[in-house]
Amino acid sequence: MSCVVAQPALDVQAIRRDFPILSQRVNGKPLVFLDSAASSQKPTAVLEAMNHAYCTAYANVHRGVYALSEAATAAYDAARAKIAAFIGTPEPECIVFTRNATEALNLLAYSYGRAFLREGDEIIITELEHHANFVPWMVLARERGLTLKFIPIREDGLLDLEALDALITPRTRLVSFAHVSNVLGTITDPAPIVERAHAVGAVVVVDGSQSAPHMPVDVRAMDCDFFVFSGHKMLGPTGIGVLYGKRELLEAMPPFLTGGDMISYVGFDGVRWNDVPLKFEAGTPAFIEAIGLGAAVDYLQALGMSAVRAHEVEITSYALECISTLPGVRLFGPLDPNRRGGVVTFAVERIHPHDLASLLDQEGVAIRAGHHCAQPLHQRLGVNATARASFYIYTLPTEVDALVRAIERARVILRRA
Ligand code: C6P
Repeated sequence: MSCVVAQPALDVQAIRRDFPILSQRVNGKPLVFLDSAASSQKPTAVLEAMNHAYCTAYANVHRGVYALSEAATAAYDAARAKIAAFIGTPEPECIVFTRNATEALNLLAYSYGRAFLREGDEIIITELEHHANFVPWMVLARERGLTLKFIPIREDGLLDLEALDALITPRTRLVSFAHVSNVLGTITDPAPIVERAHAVGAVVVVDGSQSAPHMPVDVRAMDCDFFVFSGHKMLGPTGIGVLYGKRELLEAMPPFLTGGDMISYVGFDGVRWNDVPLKFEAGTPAFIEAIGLGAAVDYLQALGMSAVRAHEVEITSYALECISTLPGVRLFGPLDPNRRGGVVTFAVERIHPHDLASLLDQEGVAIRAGHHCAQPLHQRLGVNATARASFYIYTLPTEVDALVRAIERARVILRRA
């Protein structure tokens, strides 16, 4: 089998030259990195942007009235504006920097959840959520006497949105769901959920951890109330994530963490919070990482997010086609590549995913094995663990071939052929 596309969406060979790590060998074999859903690799442009900031404009932001601090602050603000534009909001003030998507979701549960949700209110999430969009709501629900409900998944891996009418009630205050599942790849159209949630006055949180890196996102068109994602899955560094929120909601919310930078006045008589977004950014922020994320956004925008998505559809289609021909392999998630992101999760009959991943590693192929921080989903699927290959802008069809060869070899070694 071979992947022949008339006009590929991306020049992957040229892109790979920007990622020095990809040219190394692992266990004597060329590295085949198929774990970008966990964290992506970084192009030199991002590393150089951070290095440049450290070498030329490093000083704490929002504090100094000297040139270096002002330069650092300007670079930090410019990164915020780029990220705002990247997800379709003209208001950089609606972008709150967090450590990652997990922190952004916890911020919402602590701040919005504890200020605005009352006993008997309902939160709706889905059966396919990552723990980051599950545990904070479960903890909040238990603490405040809220009801937590789940939109079920269908056999084909899509969400059963017909169940929404029965789930959403006038007591529903918040609906939160993954735009793209990190296990099934399922893409969920936010429109019907946003419409029904808003009809009862509930707010909508979209976990964009697996969508923002891979496809065009427009939070205004989506009309979601909050949107979260992590920088490290989209070519950026670790330690920087984003919470987008509608301005009036962010303004009404109490702070999550308190301390320096998030106040406009502190005296023995009390405190006044700073304006958004600084109200939510207590302490010295990860501004170098924000600058790195700004450079990542520049890199992705130069490729074009539609082209990024088109490449993902090409490579995912090819992987689904190849893996589905292997005997004893069960594929999870929708089979239509237009309805899924760039993750292919599978199980090989009578081989534990961890054993499989170790044997693949011997061939230089890096995949993730386990429950991928989605244990409830795995319970729902009736398996303890799965294997997952995930793709990005630098993934070549020949790497999918290497994956398939390595799975076949693993089956032979474990005498299950
Ligand atoms: N999923 C994966 O291998 P953090 O860890 O905060 O950057 O991202 C959390 C998160 C939230 N939602 C979704 C849909 C995610 O996929 C993730 C991270 C990685 O699938 C690491 S567990």
